[in-house]
Amino acid sequence: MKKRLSLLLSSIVALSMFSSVAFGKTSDDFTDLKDLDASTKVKFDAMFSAGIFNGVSETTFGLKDEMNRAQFAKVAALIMGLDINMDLHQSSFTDVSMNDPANGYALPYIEALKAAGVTDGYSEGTYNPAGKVSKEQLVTFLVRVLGKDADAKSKTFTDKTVSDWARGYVALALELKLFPIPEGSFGGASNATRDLLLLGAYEAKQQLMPAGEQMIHIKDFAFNKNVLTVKTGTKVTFMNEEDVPHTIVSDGLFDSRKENSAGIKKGESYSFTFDKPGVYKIYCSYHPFMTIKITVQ
Ligand SMILES: [Cu+2]
Repeated sequence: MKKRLSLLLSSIVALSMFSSVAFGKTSDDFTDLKDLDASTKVKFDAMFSAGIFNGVSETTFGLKDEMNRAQFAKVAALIMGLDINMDLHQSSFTDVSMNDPANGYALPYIEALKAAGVTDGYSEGTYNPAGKVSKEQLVTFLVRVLGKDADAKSKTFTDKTVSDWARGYVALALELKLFPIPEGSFGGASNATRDLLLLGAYEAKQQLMPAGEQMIHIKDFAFNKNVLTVKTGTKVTFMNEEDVPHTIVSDGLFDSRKENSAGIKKGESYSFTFDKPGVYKIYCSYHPFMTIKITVQ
């Protein structure tokens, strides 16, 4: 019995060590993601390439695995772009410890969330890192991450499967498209799974983009806009959402091939901050018919 327990513990340690280094994967590497539709795969790939998510094993994402509060902390801190002090080894919560093989990795993220005022913990002095997260709790967390607590409180929602306190949050989250509109009732008390965490976090991350930033999506050999007007100082990110690699070039200004000679692959992006007013033609050197004109004012 003792031997089996230590075997189990060491495989958990191996697993968490693995997940912290397993970057560079795509949805095609995980057997349980193969059947997702193309636009959902793009979201998964974007979160993998940003280092926000990885699989529960080398070949499994764990789509329907239940998530816990430690996982939420890591994802929330990363999508908010919080400063993470990875040298931190002491938590302000009594139940969060580096020595916890399952959830210790989340210590710096939990502290960053606390510093940012997103969480006060679970109860006095504890965070409950292994605790499951219900769907309505996940919704509430994400609405708070977006800083829209007050908006949620003014909403009404009549779904009886959502607790009274959470109805405004669920109504707002559906309005903001953080979650797909359920076909039947929402089921707020059921436990949230990793697919919901990923998709909700992806949408929240898009919405958290500061006012001085713009995102252009590449799909079907085209930018999703032909023209764009931005203020001087705007950072524009070009995100590739299809299997074909592309490049982002503006003659005399920038060339993504300098940093990424293999082309920008699916789920990868290239960003440029436009510091000078002017009109810029941007194109893909592999497919020169792909163009966008950006006017910087
Ligand atoms: Cu191209």
